[in-house]
Amino acid sequence: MRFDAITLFPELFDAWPKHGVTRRAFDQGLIELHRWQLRDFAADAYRRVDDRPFGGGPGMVLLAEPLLRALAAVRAARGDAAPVLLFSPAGQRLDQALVRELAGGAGAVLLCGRYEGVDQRVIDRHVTLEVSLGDYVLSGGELPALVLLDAIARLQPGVLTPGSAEHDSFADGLLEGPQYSRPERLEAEPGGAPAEVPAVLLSGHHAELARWRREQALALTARRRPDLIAAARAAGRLDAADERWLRTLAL
Ligand code: 9D3
Repeated sequence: MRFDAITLFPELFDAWPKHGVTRRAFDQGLIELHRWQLRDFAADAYRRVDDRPFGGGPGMVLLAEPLLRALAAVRAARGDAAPVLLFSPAGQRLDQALVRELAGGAGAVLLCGRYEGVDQRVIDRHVTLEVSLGDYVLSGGELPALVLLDAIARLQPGVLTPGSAEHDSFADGLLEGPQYSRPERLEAEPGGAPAEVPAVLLSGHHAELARWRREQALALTARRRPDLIAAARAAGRLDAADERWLRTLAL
């Protein structure tokens, strides 16, 4: 799948494709990322891409015409009707459902805003969907675009070890419980106690282990994200044993 990022800071996209599990998605040709410098589509000698908003107000707005030229160039290069995503604090909150939907498509054009925003006429004509990461203020859309790319890349077949994407938190709608590795016992620190790995993890009792993991996930989710418990319940993903366990918890 192909992504085209339109940005004033294409270099921000350099490091990410070169590292970790997402690098495999690039090496295997599963993901292609083309970066477009918005300034290359400016009309004047100063390469101006922003100006003050009509009607007044703080900050600057990305000008319509450079964006329209950039979008036309990307469309011509892609030769398809891929969705145009604008990263904006006013967008729909990114979640795993949107990630999955986009991961199953042919890619997208990623329009990365800067300054206070983008001329609304560009949004009206070309933007399929506005996407936000959440309710905090960033300096632009590049990091959100990278977050989306990362979430999509790791869903590509062969990028993760089989099964790990399915077992993700949010895939089954619960947070994952605690994880442990070697050694089985950490010696006490001064004034403290030693710390042991829960015995069930070492016992080899597979049914008991599965039940323990489920209970840990339910307990953590009930304490930290009661909204996810409600959603799992509404979707019929909690069985009678889950409900009995949840009633025993002191939240
Ligand atoms: C005056 C109101 N501000 C909106 C909260 C103006 C403003 C601040 C920062 C407009 C744009 C930005 C830059 N942010 C993004 O481009 C952005 C973003 C974000 O700030 N938070 C969460 N998700 C995103 S996606 C793009």
